[in-house]
Amino acid sequence: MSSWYRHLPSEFEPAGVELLAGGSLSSTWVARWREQPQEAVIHDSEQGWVSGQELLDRSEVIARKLGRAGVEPGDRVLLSAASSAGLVAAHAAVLRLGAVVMPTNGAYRAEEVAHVVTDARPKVAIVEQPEWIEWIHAADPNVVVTSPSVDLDMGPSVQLDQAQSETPALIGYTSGTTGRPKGAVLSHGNLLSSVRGLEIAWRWTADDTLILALPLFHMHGLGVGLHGTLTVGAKAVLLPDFEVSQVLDSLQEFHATMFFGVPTMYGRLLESTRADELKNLRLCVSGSAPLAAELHHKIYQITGQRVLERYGMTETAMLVSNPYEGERRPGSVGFPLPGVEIRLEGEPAEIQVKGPNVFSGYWERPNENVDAFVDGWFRTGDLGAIDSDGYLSIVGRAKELIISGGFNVYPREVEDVISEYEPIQECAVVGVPDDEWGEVVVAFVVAEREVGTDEIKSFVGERLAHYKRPRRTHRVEALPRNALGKVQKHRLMEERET
Ligand code: MLC
Ligand code: AMP
Repeated sequence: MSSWYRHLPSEFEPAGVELLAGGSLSSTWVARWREQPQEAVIHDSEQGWVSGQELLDRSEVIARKLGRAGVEPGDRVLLSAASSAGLVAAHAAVLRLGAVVMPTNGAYRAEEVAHVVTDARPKVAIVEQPEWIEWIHAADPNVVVTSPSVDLDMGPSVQLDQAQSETPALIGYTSGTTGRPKGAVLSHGNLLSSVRGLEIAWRWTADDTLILALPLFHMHGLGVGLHGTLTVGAKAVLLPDFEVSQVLDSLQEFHATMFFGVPTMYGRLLESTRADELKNLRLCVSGSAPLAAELHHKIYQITGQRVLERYGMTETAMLVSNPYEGERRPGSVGFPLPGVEIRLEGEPAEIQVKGPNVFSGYWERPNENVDAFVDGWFRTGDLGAIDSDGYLSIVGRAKELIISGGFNVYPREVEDVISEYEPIQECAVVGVPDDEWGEVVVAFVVAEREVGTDEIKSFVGERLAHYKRPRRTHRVEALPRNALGKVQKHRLMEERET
């Protein structure tokens, strides 16, 4: 189904949409910065507004330092820090060098960090958590680890801005049924085409100012919020944490036009007596997890904003969005974005996708890459339905995935860790609906004695990021299994959590 033309403003012809103009993501940004060097681009609370010229200069300095540390085109650089203009400059530096960014969640614990380091073998890691130095070196002593100020020796000038559309730009870690996360390799062209599609669909222009309180290590904050801002030549105000009053103060102070968030953020904003201040925005976007129709309606009643819900993934960047003009339908994610094609296959119907935004495969996982695609279509693992007006709804998941506050948790990874706890014989982890977080992680265990949630949390605490730890635990006699021995998780939920 290619109904993406529904996103085009009336003056656009489908044939005139050029999603890969500019070739590489970072060359597109550099061209913007050179055109208007004094224009403010990124704001953070420590440095105030940072201009295009400053981003050009700072990214070049960092690129020279990285070059001196041995980073060459194609090498990986791990980035993990709270949002700041410095992090943006480092991100741009890696891309301008033709190297590959590994954006990494700062909540990761030692084993999670060790996994991504041994898997993708970065040459340099730019991280703000001091304990990560030891964790990274335990996994690979050759990695050069530095802080976000990139306190490395200056090197000679290096070749910049040679990356092409197909040059790998980013490895985003995402799990799956196999337990440990695997790296989705996205090219400059994948990421550029995705934000160009959003530019058209959301009427994103250089006049926009985005309040960006999402972390810069996942597709939502990084691949949509930051990349979109830099590609369009707009402005973004970075907030290192999501704090309701700070978001609302920033909307006013910076005359913001856009806010992007996960449903948990909208739920929290709505609890504030100042929630109606959202009315001044041109566009509020929600994604990463389902936005309950009830929350959509409440936001409208209180703020007059019809939040625009869209659908994306690490492997594909953005796929489908409700329209900017026309009905934004609660409970639906809308129409494919410009350039994106989707189809529903099988029973129950899986959403499959094709387009310039779709990644080429997982890092060094040839076997999994065979299963990930069918006839050139990427299998999202999400189940969908399209109504008679062409709106897509996500009606379930074929993959085992829990989405808690917009962060993804793969049960297998949590089960593997809990099962190593000595009193536990068997464990199954499920996602249970929750008003605040969408879903929360709940563990069912077969154990030789009573084991409480706190005890399990403290066992997994050193090994799993906070959002993967179970909120509740139930001890059961045995895990229900089908004839093939597979654990029937729906039965666990029905019996204990309803
Ligand atoms: C924090 N906690 C969470 C959690 N975030 N628990 C479960 N799920 C989460 N997502 C824990 C804390 O450790 C703490 O535990 C308790 O909850 C309360 O913490 P808090 O201070 O209130 O949380 P806060 O730091 O404010 O974080 C909430 C949040 C954050 C909503 C701001 O979760 C967040 O930034 N979410 C966005 C994730 C995101 O960017 N997703 C995009 C993925 S890209 P304790 O035990 O200490 O009390 C993608 C593709 C696409 O999916 O389509 O976009
Ligand atoms: P990630 O692997 O972190 O990129 O998360 C991608 C997954 O998030 C998708 O496969 C969907 O299951 C889910 N997702 C993203 N946006 C939405 C949305 N608007 N509604 C429901 N699920 C979503």
